[in-house]
Formats: sequence, C-alpha cells, structure tokens
Amino acid sequence: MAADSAPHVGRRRLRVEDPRLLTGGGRFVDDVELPGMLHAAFVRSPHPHARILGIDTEAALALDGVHAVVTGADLAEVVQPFVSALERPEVRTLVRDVLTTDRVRHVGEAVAVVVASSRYLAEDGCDLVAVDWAPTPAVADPLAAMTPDAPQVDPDAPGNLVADIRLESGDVEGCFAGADHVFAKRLHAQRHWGAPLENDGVLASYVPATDELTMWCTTQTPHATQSLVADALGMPSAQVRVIAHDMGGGFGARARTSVEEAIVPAVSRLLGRPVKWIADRSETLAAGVHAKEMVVDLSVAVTNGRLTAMRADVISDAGAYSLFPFTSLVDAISAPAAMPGIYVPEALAYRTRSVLTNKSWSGPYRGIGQGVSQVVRELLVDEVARELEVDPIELRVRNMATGDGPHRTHTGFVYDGGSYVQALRAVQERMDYAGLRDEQRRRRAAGEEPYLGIGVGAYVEFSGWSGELGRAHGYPSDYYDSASVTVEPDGSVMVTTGAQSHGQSHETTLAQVAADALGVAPDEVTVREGDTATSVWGMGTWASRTAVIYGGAIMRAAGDVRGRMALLAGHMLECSPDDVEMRDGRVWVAGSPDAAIAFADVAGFAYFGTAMAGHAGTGGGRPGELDVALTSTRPYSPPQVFSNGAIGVVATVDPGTGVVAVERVAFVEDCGTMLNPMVVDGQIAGSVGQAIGAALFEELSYGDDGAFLSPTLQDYLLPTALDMPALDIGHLVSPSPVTEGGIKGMGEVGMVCGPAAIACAVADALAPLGVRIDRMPLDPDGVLDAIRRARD
Ligand code: MCN
Repeated sequence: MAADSAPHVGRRRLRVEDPRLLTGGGRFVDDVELPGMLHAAFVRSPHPHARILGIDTEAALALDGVHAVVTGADLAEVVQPFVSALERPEVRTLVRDVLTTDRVRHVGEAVAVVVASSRYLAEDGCDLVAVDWAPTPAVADPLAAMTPDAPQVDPDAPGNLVADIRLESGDVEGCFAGADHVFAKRLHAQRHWGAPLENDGVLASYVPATDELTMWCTTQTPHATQSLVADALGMPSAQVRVIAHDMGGGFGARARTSVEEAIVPAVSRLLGRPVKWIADRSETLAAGVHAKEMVVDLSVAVTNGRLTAMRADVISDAGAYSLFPFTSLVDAISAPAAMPGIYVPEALAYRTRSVLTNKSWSGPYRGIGQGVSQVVRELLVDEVARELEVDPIELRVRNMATGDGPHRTHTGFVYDGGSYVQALRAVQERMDYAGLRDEQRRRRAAGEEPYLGIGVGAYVEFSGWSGELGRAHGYPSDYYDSASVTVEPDGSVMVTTGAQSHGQSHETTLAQVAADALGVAPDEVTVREGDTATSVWGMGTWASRTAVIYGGAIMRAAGDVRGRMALLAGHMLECSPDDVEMRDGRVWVAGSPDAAIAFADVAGFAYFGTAMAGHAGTGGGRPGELDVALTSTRPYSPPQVFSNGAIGVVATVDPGTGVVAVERVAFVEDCGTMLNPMVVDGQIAGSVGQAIGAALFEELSYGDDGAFLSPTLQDYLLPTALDMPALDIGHLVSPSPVTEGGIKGMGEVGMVCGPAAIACAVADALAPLGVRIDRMPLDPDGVLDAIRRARD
C-alpha cells in the first residue's frame, strides 16, 4: 500500500495548523485591524458589592481623542438583558443587564465603556470617569451566602439560591442502615479556571448602510454567539457574522456569551464605527468565567468490601450571575451526575445547590463537574481502602463496572462500554505499582524524606455531548450540529463544521476523517470552522464533542458525496456505480486495476461535463440525470458516549515545606477509534499539566469581604514546563458501539482524573501522619495546614 493510502484515521499525522501558528501567521482577534477602528476600555468596579449613585463622564468626554463614554443607561434601550434559564422548576431564571445601571455585584464588573482613537486614550478616559459608589456588605463564601443574614446578591434569588435539585435512586436508606461501614468526607474545592493564553477580545464592525454586523471574538461557540448577540441586539441572525479564527485556548471558559460580546457590538452600532476591545490579563482574571468552586459532602455505605450506596450534597458557587446561556448549573448539575464515576453502587442520592456569591460568574472549565467529583470520591475510596486494609487498586477493581456492555448509572447516563478494568491493570503494570509500594515501605521504614505517595484512579469521561447526553445531565434542550463536505471542481475537498478549533487540531484530524471517507489524501482536504458566514451551524467545541459529533457528521456527509461521485464515475467508466472504488485519489472499477480515472476528473465532470485537467474519456458531456451536487450537509446527534482510562501518579511531599512534586504519571486512555494518536497524546499531556495546576496551586482567591486577591499571574500561579512530570502514555482501543466510526471524545481527559490522582498521591504520602485532605489546592500552605491539623 502506498504511504499515503487509507486509512488515514489512526495515523500520527503532523498538525497542519503548526506552520502558521509557529511562524506568527495565526489570526487572533487583536491581529485584525479595520479602517476607522476605535478602541474600547472598560471602567470596572473595585468593590465586591456597591450601589452606583452616579457616573460622571464629563471629564472623560472632554479628553482629546475620546469619542464616547457609554453607560448602562445608554444601552438599556438597545440591548436586551441576558436571561439565564432552564426549564426546570428547581432552577430560578435570572436576568443580567449586560452593563449594570444601579449596582455592581463583584470586583471587576463593568459599569462604563470609554471609546477612543487609541487604547491608551481609552484607558486615560477610564481614569477620568467618576463613579459615585455606595459600598454594601458582600459575601464571598458559598456556605456563608446560604445563612439567613447573608447579603442578597440578586433580589430574584432569595437565600442566594439559584437552584436546589435532589435525586434519589435505589434503596439508599436501606443500604446505609445495613452497611458494615459508613465513610464520609467533606471537600472544599477551590475556584479556578481555564486561564486561556489569549485574553478575551471583541472587535465589532457595524455597517449602517447594510445593517450588517461582523464581529471577531474569543468564543468556542460562534454560531450560538451569533444567534444570542443578534437576539440581544434585535437583529436578524443572518445579518450578524461571528468570526473566531485561531484562539489562544478556551478550555470551557469561552463556552458562553460574554457581556462584552453584546456591549462592544452595541457600541459599534451606536457609533457606526468598528470598535475593538482586548482585555488585559487583570480584567480577564477578575471578570472571566471562573469554575469548580464546590463544597461537597460525600458518604458511602460499604458492605463486604463493596460500595453499596453513595449520598452526596453539593454546594456549587455560582458567583454573582447565572452564566449565559448555560446557567450556573454547569458544575452544579455535572458534579453530582458524575458522582458514581466508574463505580456501580446499588443506590445513590444527591442534593445539589447553586449559590450566588459576590464573585465573577462561574461556568465550564475542562472536566466540568467530573473532576471535582472524582477528587472527593477517589480520596474517600482510598480512605476506605486504608481503613479496611485493602489495596486501593483491588478495592477499585472490586467495585468497578466491567465495561463489557452498556451500564446505566443512577444519575441517568448510559455508559457504552470500554476497557475499564484493563486500563487500570495496564496502569498498574506501567507504573510498576508493586515495586513502588516496596520502595514506599523501605523509605517509610528508613524515615526518608520527602515522603513518597502513590495515587491511582480509573475514570469515564463524558464525551460527544449532544441532546441525549445533555438531557441525562438535566439540560432539557436538544442541540444541533452539522458538517458539510464539498468536492470542488478540481477534486479538492472542503469541509466546514459548526465546531471551533482553539488548539484541538481539528484542521488536521477532521481532514483525516474526510480523506478516508472519500479515498483522497488528507492534504487534499481543507477544514474550515469558526466563521458563521462560511461554516455550517453547530453548537461549537466544548465537552469533548467534536471528534464524535462532527467526525460522525463528516462521515455521513462524505458518504453522500461519495455516492454521487460513484454515479458519475460509473457513467464515465461504463460500469455500475456499485463497482466503483475510490482510493489514493483515483477512482477504479472493482477488479479492473487498469480502468481508473483521477478523482479530480470525476469532480470536473460533475461541474463542467468534462474533466478540468486531463481527459476523462467521456466525450459526450454529462447527461441530465447526473446533475448531482458534490456537496452535502448532515446533522448528527449521537447517543451518549463515554471514553475511559486510568491514571497512576507518583509524587513526593516534603513535610517540612509542604512542597509537592509530581514525579511520574502513567496514563492509559481509551477513546475508541483514535483519529490521530499524536493529537490524543497532546491532549493528555496538556490536560495533565492543567491537572497539576488544579491540584497544587491554581486558585482564584477572594477575601471573606469579596476583595479579589488574584488579579495577576503573580497571584494566580499556572504550571510551567518545569512542573511537568515524566509522562508515560498507553492506549487501549474499544470502539464505541453507538457512534459513527466507533469514536469517543477525550479532550478533557487529564482534568477528569488528574487532580484526583494527584490528591490521592499526596494523601497516600501523608497517610502515616493521619492526614486527610479536605481542601484543594494542595499548595505548600494547604499541605502544612493539613499536617498541622492531623497532629493537633
Ligand atoms: N481525537 C482523536 N481521536 C479521538 C478523539 C479525539 O484523534 N477518538 C482528537 C480530535 O480530533 C481533536 C482532539 O483529539 O483534534 C480533541 O477532540 P475531542 O475530544 O472531540 O474534543 P473537542 O475537539 O471537542 O475539544 C474540546 C475539548 C475540551 S471540552 C476542552 S475544555 C479543551 C480540549 O478540548 N480545551 C482545549 N482541549 C483543548 N486543547 C487546547 N489546545 N486548548 C483548549 O482550550
């Protein structure tokens, strides 16, 4: 077989994105310059909670170069507020004015926009805007926010409660009452976030003559943003074009519509000029989409070494507003839904509450809900193992789903099967678990420091989030996603999808899918996403959905086009379309290796009745019945699909300084059919890096009074290459029986299982001291505090 023959799916194809990204050829929002463009800067609140008694814009307006100062009052008539709602009785519908008029609810909330001929002047103008603030009491802690005397963050959410949802399945009472043991723990998981490299940005250009709005912005959901911004501005969607070309990361933090994405276009429309706003790091940190702050109480009933029941109480910190459009339920619903993880208890109950505080709003970050559930559950499973003196791996294997067939969880999911036990056993072997335990015993006996800790875990990852998976989570809506495949007259292939690649390598991997479906080389395929004018509609890229959903849609659309190519080729080769084969860029008659024509010639024949290049051998043009379009758009909404895998972490903990070092990570991952193992490995490596940050140092800190304590990257510590451990990755391949091509998604992988395994390694290292982990992150202060509390 020639080197470039199919299958291309499954090959380590180099990323086609890299030449442009590595040579400065990427197109980010700030790279776009338009004639007559103005620059915006925001006046933001220094207070966590304050009434606005007045805003004096006179001095700013008098500054040379300042074109406008826009306040909430100016926008009230021209932008509809954001309404964050779920059609569930337990969830309150909350409304947010995109630019507040009367009150700020967190540090960093915008109150005015200064528009000037340069960013410098816009910033100078901001300094001249005088806001008359009347600070009011604030609350930052979600538990404090639930107390009767807590300040009210939103008058429409009495008790600061956005939602209070309960679920019970199976005989929970019975299992707990009859249990040999009951184990319980509380975990306070810190607030952190996706921290994209590129700061938020919006460039909006409204053209009065045509009533068209074009906006470039940092979004993972271009089409949804198009619809939502059009709606907020009262414009037809078709008049709004959203472009998100390259983007320096999203990690879920951009799976939303931001207030700035409504404000900047509205200002452009008011002024009839293009307006650009690029956030600085501090405003992105203070007003971005935070995530994952939860207080989780979990108890498990254990009988004969089996986890028979789980009971969880989740309090999820929403921040000051309910995220638009997904609401503040992103973590609050996903965390308890993911609580069983890979285990199969007989019964499960949860209560989950979403609580408002005076902090920036919260929403998705890689591994939504799953990551925090995994931390509390896996720490507790290890505590059970220690108490029962069972090896942690054996306890897990005894309690896991086998993965042999579908498994329905108490929380409404249907796992489609996988290599659950095999993956954990493979990790056990790869990390030399037995040898490590020996080494640990030796070091403990010798009193050697730093202490050695081992953390293991198996996981399932939600992926391919479409309507069915969304509904299982409690979101009542369906989703629409599509891809379009076109064979151009010269035989090259254009694929467009409703996804948006911001580091995931879709141009590389989705081309491999289309190439195999059409029998051409991936280099012949161009993948376009992230521009609503040139790509077909979809819900965008988040929740590890692209490979499954858009990969499947491409297979379907390419199948249509392939069928039409076969019709044409059958006519040209004088054979039945059923006997036509396509591979290596050529079209053959089955069984006749000499009777072949170029794929491009068939394409040319479709468009012009003759080949564009070379002679197709038809001579007589294209008969009318062969007027077929070499293009197809297909939606795809797969059933629920879950990838799986396992992780082993070797870490050391210095009991004197509290410093944790992650030394080694063994990872075995199974996402069914892999499109590109190199990209999959990259996703694992990146998400393990984020897991180290999440477990050991990333925290968006607030004082009890709501003061924001993490306004720069000196305060919010991100992991660097120096923190990366030796990473050993293995793959298992269990194709999904329910998706096109057997594909499962995997883009959140390390953030689903990594923080938990690192926390387990730290707890394991410190177990002889009686330490129990109940707070994240495990930074030096946190570790020393845990040791101190164990000693007291
Ligand atoms: N892939 C594959 N074979 C599979 C599954 C996936 O080769 N069986 C490839 C895909 O083709 C794709 C990548 O792996 O190139 C990730 O695929 P998928 O799991 O479908 O996830 P999405 O493309 O939908 O990306 C979303 C996912 C999420 S939810 C977060 S958060 C995240 C992530 O991707 N944010 C990222 N990875 C990121 N990577 C970068 N660089 N930047 C982000 O912001």
